[in-house]
Order: sequence, then structure tokens, then C-alpha cells
Amino acid sequence: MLDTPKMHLHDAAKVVKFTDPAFQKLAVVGLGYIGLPTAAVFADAGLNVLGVDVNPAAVDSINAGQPHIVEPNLDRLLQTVVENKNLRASLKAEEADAFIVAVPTPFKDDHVPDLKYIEAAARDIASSLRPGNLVILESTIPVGATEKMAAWLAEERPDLTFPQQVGETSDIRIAHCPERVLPGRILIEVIENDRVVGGMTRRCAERAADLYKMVIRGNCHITEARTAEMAKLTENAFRDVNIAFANELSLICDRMEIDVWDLIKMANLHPRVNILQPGPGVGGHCIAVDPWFIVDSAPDLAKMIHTARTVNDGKPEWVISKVLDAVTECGGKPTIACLGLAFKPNVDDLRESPALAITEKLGKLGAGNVLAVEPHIHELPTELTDANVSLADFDEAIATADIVLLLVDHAQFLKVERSALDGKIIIDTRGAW
Ligand code: SAJ
Repeated sequence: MLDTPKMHLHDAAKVVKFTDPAFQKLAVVGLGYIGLPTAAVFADAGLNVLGVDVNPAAVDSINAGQPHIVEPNLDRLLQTVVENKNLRASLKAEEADAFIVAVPTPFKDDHVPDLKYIEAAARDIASSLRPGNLVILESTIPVGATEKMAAWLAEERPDLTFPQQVGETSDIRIAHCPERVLPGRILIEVIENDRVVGGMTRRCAERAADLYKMVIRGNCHITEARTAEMAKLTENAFRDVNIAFANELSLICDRMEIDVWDLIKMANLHPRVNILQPGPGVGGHCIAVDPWFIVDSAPDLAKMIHTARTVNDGKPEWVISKVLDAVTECGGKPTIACLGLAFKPNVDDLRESPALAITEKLGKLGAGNVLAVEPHIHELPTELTDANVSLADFDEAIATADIVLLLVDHAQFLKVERSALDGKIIIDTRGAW
């Protein structure tokens, strides 16, 4: 279970250890899970922050002091910085001293990264650039994308000089500083974590580090932009490969009639072994996506990274086959309670969620009466209603279910009375019960 963040409203202001008069106004482009907390933390440290987003509903909600995403303590922080006028949201960029771009980088159907949002953001901020400005790209990107952003900016502003043209003497400084925060702990990690700061030149990196030092407690580690790009992808690919190892073990153990969680507990007693946990698959917009950027850059070499993606992406189908075996055992049309839709415990984020995909497929197959329990949402996404899945309350779902499928180990699910599960077929994909 995630720790409850203990952040106080003005923690960010208290950690100011460096103020730089060159940075009075900051524009943050992309107000999602990373951009909005980042903008709020800089605003809380006293900067005049403009948040920019293409979504009018998000802009209106933020200007009313209400986050459009769920993240512990963000609501209180946002309310404070909007009320004290340090943060304002807009559909359009304006002049600023520094710009942070934190827009999504999805991939296309063939797993090729799609930089269209970065290009749009670059072209949007270009008209607001002045000599001396710093532009930081925080989005997770394939290697070389910072240089591409710099090229789009230069194309729009032939009157300014950029690092790729004149090196250290450029009018505009450009750096890549990947975010590394964990959803559910964003307001803590955005301040505590060390940052990898990759500059297109050394001075670019130093200016970017100067900006982050205004709010972070962690250290800034300076490197080249391409190394920073690859570092972020490597961190998530490392985790993906390690989760794939655990997921592969879970299939092997199931066939060999060994309890995989007990096995991992035993193996992890070794001082140099630390196996992660198997689950229904890997979700979220990071670990299930970023390794593909490495595969796309070096398909002939990234064999293990590719295989790990395949193992993790194959796990939902294996879970579905287990449920179908249970349906056959029950006979007729049993009630299947699918517990959890989010991509991991105690968050509301459904992006790339294996739990969602499994529930949808079970509904579509007509395997039974499929109930979804997700305490963090109020309405089912349309793909589930279209698949004849209904949203149910936890107690009601447990009471009526013949098959209980635990997909996400949300705190609420862990508190279930064991006797409530008597006589039901339990498929626990998280090893939580
Ligand atoms: N998972 C398992 N078994 C495990 C651990 C995780 O199946 O033992 C699954 C989760 O259920 C989930 C997925 O993996 O579906 C990813 O969850 P996560 O908690 O490992 O990571 P994210 O996606 O929430 O955040 C990751 C983090 N990266 C690393 O830990 C290397 C975070 O620090 C990054 O900032 C974030 O990606 C990002 O934005 O890239």
C-alpha cells in the first residue's frame, strides 16, 4: 500500500534554498499528472506561474482552484496558489523567463513514438520566446526528441539563436529533465527526488538546475540531453523487465503447482535477490509505454526489453483463461466480481490498465454476469458499459459473486472478511489474500 503523503501546504516554500532573480515567471505547458503538480509546487515557492493546456475544461477547473486529476493533497495546494494568484491557467502561452513542457508522448499503433503534442507545444511557445529564456522538456521521450524540439523552436524563430546552432552563446537554453515521480506520491517525490538534468550544452543544464533548485530537496545531476532521455527510458524498462521476470515465474509456478508469492518470499531472503511482484499485467502510461521507445530506436538489439513487454502484455490473456476455466467449473452463467479497474492500487488512473482490459474482455465474451468494483470512480468508462459490465459496490459484488477476481490490491479490498469469500472461487492476481 502507498504511504499517505504527509505534505503540508507550504512545504515547497519552506525548502527554497536558492532564489534566482532570472526566474520570476514560469510557464508550464501541459497540465496533466506531471505538469499540474509541478506548476503548483513552483507557484507555492513564490514564482508567478502560468499553466497552459489545450483542454478548456481543465483550464476552467484549475482557475477555479479544483484539480481535474486525483492526487493526494493536490486539491489543497492548488486552491492556495490559485487564491494567492501565483498560479493561473490559460489556453495560450505567454512570455515567461522559463518554460517547462510536460505534454504526453503516446505511441502509434505500431509502437512508434508520436511527438505531435511536443511539436504543438514547441510551436505554441515559440512566439513568446525572448533572449535569455530557458526551455525544459520534462515529457518522457525517445532519444533525440529534445534536439527535435529545439529544431521546431528554431524553425519558428529564425531571429533567435539556439544551442544546436551556436552552442554556449545561444539566446535560448534548452534542456531535458525527465520527471520520475510516482503517482500517488507526486507532491512528495517532485520535491524529494534527485533530478537528472540533461542540457543541450553544459550551460543549458546549469540554468535548468538553477530553476529546479528553487523547489527541490534532491540533488540535480548534470549530463547531456541524450543521456537524460535514455536514463528515463532505462529506469522504466528496468522495472518492466523485472516485473516480467515475476510474471513469467507466476506462469511457470502455476503449471508446477507452486505458490509463486511464497516462492518469491523465500527467494528474496537471499541478500542479493529482490524479485518484484507478479500481477495481472503492467499498466499506466509509463512502464507499459516507455520501453517501446527503446525498442523502436534499436529493434535488433533491444531483445530482452522487447520480450519483457511481450510477457507483461500477455499476462491479461492468461488471467482471462483462468477465469474461463472457473466459469466452466461453475457451469451456467456465474456472477464474476472484478475487483479494481485502476492500473495499480489506491489511484483512480485507468490508463493502459490490465484490470480494465480483462474486465472488458470478460464482459464482451459474455462469460457471466460481470460486475466491476472500483471505489475511485463514479461512472464506468463506455467501453465497459458497451461490454455489458455493471459498476457495483464492493459488499454487494462479494455477496452475489460466484467468482471473485482480485485485479487491484486497493486498500479497501484487503480488509475483506475471509468468511464473506467462503464457497466462492477466488482468483487473486496480486497475491494479496
Ligand atoms: N507492478 C507489478 N508488480 C510490481 C510493481 C508494479 O505488477 O512489483 C505493476 C503495477 O501494478 C502497475 C505497473 O506495474 O500496473 C506500473 O506501476 P509502478 O508503481 O511500478 O510504476 P508507475 O507506472 O506508477 O510509475 C513509474 C515509476 N518508475 C519506476 O519506478 C522506475 C515512476 O518513478 C516514474 O516517474 C513513472 O513510472 C513515470 O512517470 O515514468
